Formats: sequence, C-alpha cells, structure tokens
Amino acid sequence: MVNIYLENLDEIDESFYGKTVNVSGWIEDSRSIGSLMFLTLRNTTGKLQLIIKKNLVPEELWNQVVHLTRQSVVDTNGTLAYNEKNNIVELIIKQLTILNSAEHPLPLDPTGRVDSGLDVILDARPLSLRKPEIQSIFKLRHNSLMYIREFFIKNNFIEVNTPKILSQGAEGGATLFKTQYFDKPGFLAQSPQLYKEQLMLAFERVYEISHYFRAEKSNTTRHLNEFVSIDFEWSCKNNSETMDLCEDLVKYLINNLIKNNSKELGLLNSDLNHHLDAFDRITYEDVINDLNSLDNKKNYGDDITEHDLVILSAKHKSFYFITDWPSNIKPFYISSYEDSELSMSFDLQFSNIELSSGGVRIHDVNKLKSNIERSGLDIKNFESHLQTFKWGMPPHSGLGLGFDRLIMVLANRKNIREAVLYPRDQDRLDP
Ligand code: AMO
Repeated sequence: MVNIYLENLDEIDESFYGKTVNVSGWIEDSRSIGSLMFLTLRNTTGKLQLIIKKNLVPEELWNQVVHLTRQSVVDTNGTLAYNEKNNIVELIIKQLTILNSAEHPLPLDPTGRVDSGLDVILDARPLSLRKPEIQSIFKLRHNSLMYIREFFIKNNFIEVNTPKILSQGAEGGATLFKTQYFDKPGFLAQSPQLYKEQLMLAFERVYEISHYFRAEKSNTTRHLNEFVSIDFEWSCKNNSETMDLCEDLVKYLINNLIKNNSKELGLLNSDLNHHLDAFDRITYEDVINDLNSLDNKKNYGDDITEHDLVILSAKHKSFYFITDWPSNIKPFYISSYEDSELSMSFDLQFSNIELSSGGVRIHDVNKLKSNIERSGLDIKNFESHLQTFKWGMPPHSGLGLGFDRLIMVLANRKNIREAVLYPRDQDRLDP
C-alpha cells in the first residue's frame, strides 16, 4: 500500500478515512488510560489526535512514548479513523520515530494554558511562535508585505534598495547610530529619505521596504531602535494626492486581509471592518483648537505630544490625517505653501499612534540649502545630495509608513514588540 504524506491537517476529509498516512509534528499533549495512549500532535497546519494501542506496537516503542516529553518532534505512521462518538478524526499509530526530544520544563508553554509575560515570550521567541495566536501575527505580516508590494506594482512603482550605511543622517543628529566605516565615521540609516528623493531624477515612482535604525532612548510601546518602514516617493504630486495614495494603500491591505486572512484575524480578535470609512483629514490648527477647547492648553507652534494624541483619540478612534503642520516642526526637506510658514505635510494616525509622516518636498536647491542651514545641520555633509537637485529634479512628494506599528494596529496588539520577531530596544540586543 502506498503511504500518503499528510502535510496539511486541515485537508483531512472522508476520503482519508481508513488510509495509511505519515504525519510529522510536535507532541503537544499526552495522557494514558491503561493500555491506550492519547497524544495530541500539532504541526503548522493544525492538530491531530494520535492513539497508541499497547498491543499493536512493539514494547520498546510503547516505553519510549510513555516517557516522551511535550513539544518533542516526531514522525508517525498510522491509519486514519473517524471516531463517531467524539466526532473527531484519529490516527491509530503503527510506527512512531522520535526525531528530537524537547527538554523539560520548557521556558514557556506553547499550548497557551499557562500565560507568559512579553519578556519571557521574546526570550524564547521561536518557541513562542508555536502558539497559533502569536504565529498569526507573523502570517499577517507576511501577507501584508505581499499585498503592499502588489499595491505598489499595480500603481506602477518600482521597488528600490538603497544603502543602510551612510555618511550623514536625514532625520536629525540626535538619533543617529554611529559606526566605524574603515577610517571614517559612518551612520546607520534612519530612513531612505535622501535616496528616494534623488531617484526622482530617473524614476517617477519608487518604493522601498527596509530596516532603519534610530538611537532613541524612548522606552515606549511604539518605539524600537530598529524598525521596518515602507517608503514611497512620486513626482509631480501634491499633498492631497499623496494622502489619497496612502489611504488607498492601507485600505487595499485591509480589504485583502479581511478577504484572505480571516482565520488569523479571528485568532487575534481583530475586526478590521470598522476601519474602511474615509480617513478624516484635519489641520494642525484644528487640532490645536480642539485641544484648547478640551482644556488642554496648547500654543500654536507647539509639537503634538503623546498626551495630546491620547486626548484626541476620544474623537478619532481609527485612521485619520493631521495636515499642514508649521514648517519649523517638520524636517528640512518638507516644502511650505507659498509665502507661508505652513508646510505641505501630513501625519497618518491610528487613534493615538502615529503611523506615517510625509509631504511635498523642496525641489529647489537654494531653498533646500537654506533649510538645511536653518535646521543647524552641516551643509558640507549634504553636498552629493544637493548637487542632484541641479540636474533637473522634478517636484515630488512621498511618505514613510512604520510597518511594525501598522502590523501592531492591524493585529490588535498593544505593544510594537509583539509585532516584531526579534525586537531591538535599549535593553534587548539578544536574541
Ligand atoms: P518619521 O521619522 O516620522 O518620518 O518616520 C516615519 C514612520 O516610521 C515609524 N517610526 C518608527 N517605528 C518604530 N520605532 C521607531 N523608533 C520609529 N521611528 C519612526 C513611524 C513613523 O510615522 N523621512 C520621513 C518620512 C517621509 O517624509 O517620507 C520619516 O522618516 O510609524
């Protein structure tokens, strides 16, 4: 008889009853009742009950299985049978090979019967991923990357890869990680800002999905020192068109997750149907007025703090944009309206979490030079960047969207660390 190698436990139906199959996976549970042993096997596709009858297997195998530790990995062969009384499918074991036994006790319980704190989970990250709920976060991440790429390709963007070791930063000196690059100082990229703008010389639409590094000592549930950002840049588009594309991207992603990832969303208790309405667009000035009317004293020109965003989240519970920020609290490359100190910029928020910022860029080399100087940065460090603005640079705009924060929100998690396999923060460089 030909053995079937059963990879997908979800696929078992009536046509499998009575068939001899091979299955491998981890032993999640075991209990014996007299001469019967019940084992629960899990693999990445689901669970299956295994039954070992003492009189049907060699004594040596029976003795091994009696002492098998939970989460050991096995390969088994047996016959699938439908248990009418319990309405489940069982595998009556003929052979079982222990491929590797697991130590006991394990640092955490992958069945979820015993809860673990986030530090325990992150210290034993690969083991934690055997928990279906935790694994779902990373399946959503995987699928989201696919849908995001699909969206950009459909919209005629090309994917680029820019360097991550740089001679200068674009997002302010305080958060630069310094490294030694042979005999010179080098810096880890905080964003692809300068490169994605330079590429407007040749490509009308570019995007990049990559890791960035910021030496911020912010010990919060939304900051990491290494994070993944989705960046795009496109030429001859205004602020509102750039927000439209951002909104379309997020909705394309949500619609695909709802359509194709209901299992994962269900396990994570994440209902994304509420987030498909048009995203509100409110100006910075309106936000300041709103905050003052709520007895939260703010002056025009103040930055909007985490505390302010929490207050605003009572009114804005889902995605919304804050637009037209004062130029002096936006980076040097952001353009202002004609004869105005207001910038053509926006932040995308989800409730109190900032997910993205972007806007229209300065494409005039002299304006860019004076803005770099005004920001207190050393113009010498930007020479190679500035010269590209003399080679026929078109007007352009774009954004950076924090991917880990986005996944945290879509997966209904409270801490960005839950959405990242091996998060890097001030206290965590290992594993
Ligand atoms: P900004 O600095 O606002 O803008 O970053 C863009 C988005 O990246 C995410 N992000 C972070 N996520 C986790 N941990 C961090 N430490 C962290 N820092 C930033 C946030 C944020 O909204 N060059 C501009 C973008 C542009 O204008 O194109 C930039 O980097 O979700």
